[in-house]
Amino acid sequence: MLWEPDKERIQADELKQLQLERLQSTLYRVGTHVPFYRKKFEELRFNHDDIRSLDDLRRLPFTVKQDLRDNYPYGLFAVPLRDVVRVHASSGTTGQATVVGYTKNDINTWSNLVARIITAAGVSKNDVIQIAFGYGLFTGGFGLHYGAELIGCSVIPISSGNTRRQIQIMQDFKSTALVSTPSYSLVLADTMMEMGINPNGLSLRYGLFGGEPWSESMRREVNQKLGILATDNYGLSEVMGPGISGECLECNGLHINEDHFLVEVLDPVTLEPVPEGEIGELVITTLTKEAFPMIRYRTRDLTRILPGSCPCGRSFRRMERVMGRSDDMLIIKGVNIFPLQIEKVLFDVEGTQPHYQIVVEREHHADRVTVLVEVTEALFSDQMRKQRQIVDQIKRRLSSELGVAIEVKLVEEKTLERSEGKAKRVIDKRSF
Ligand code: DLL
Repeated sequence: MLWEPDKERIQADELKQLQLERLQSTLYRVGTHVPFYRKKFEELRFNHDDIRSLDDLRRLPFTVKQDLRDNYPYGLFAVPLRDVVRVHASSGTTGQATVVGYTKNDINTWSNLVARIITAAGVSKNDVIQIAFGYGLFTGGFGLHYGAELIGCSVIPISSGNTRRQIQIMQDFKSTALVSTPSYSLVLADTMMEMGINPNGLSLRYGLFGGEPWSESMRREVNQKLGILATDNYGLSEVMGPGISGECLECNGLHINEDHFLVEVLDPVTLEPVPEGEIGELVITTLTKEAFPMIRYRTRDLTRILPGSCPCGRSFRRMERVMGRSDDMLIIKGVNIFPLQIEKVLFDVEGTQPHYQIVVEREHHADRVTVLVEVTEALFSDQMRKQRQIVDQIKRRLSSELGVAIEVKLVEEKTLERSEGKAKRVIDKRSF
């Protein structure tokens, strides 16, 4: 099923033309209404008319998170506040919050794009969708909500937290689709066990997960534990929120809503495009946003464009699951490592629980990484020999997979912090 079949099956040349026209009008809008961009364009002696082809995009400046902070709160808005009907913001845990706004049209577009993603993930108006993302300044709750309502799903806006109540409601209200972060779905699965509830006895069929990186191994675990079909969807508040890309039921990459977003994959150091199909930083330009257009926004997220077409019929290109943010990359003894690579190994080792944390410390000018992994209570209390075997097995697998030695420590079940939203995988104890 496709939400907007004509648009989602658009042919490549038609898409290019549409993108070019929309890019031109976006550039006109920001060049006229956003002093930040006007100044940049003047410095570069760039006029929006200079854009003749999509390749000309490369002449434009990048926008980075700091630009949003410097223009806090409303400096980058392209419309007066009286035309803004909604404001969202990032939490600001790693610095000043960043604020984004939407016009009525933006909300309509956003809802439509999220509706595409929800439909691609198998959900229809016949579904009861439980939205366990926070409703508030975070874009997850409201973003998914409006898309689901547009489709005509029965929406349960339960928001995040209160895990036992989530499960009670899931059972009583017969939810068929769950929306949350992937890590929270495992918290729900564990809690169901504790409550003596068999997930297979529930009505749940689909899981729409996003907001944080997760591995294919984790997807298998979630599918199996909850008896559902889990799909991945991606977005970020600076660009819109959820709705930028999402997987269809082929579960082989996330279709990008390319009629609304122009994406580039660049080498994060040289900022030149990577060769086709290689991993780089995703850079996004919005093509239709009115209140908060972004030109070449550097997401810091690393992914690649997957080759080939998808049997689902959607013509939009697919991006591979985001492997992490360039800021999350660990450099251990000169080797670049992403938490997701560690996760992949952990999920494949029997006896461990799918909860882990990576602690990074600095010792004698070198980084030391210890992976904390939960194991079942039985194993933790009696079986020292088995524990040693597991530690050795994980270490061997990590070392062959990553090429560096990493410390592994088993910890008791439920000792690592659980998150109701995005899981905190890396605890960085280095002082810089
Ligand atoms: O997390 C928007 C969102 C909400 C997307 C719900 C999907 C579902 P922010 O809080 O601004 O917005 O965080 C954006 O989260 O730059 C990525 O690093 C990460 N991220 C989001 N989705 C995924 C995903 C929302 N599917 C940041 N896979 C992004 C990996 C993701 N990382």
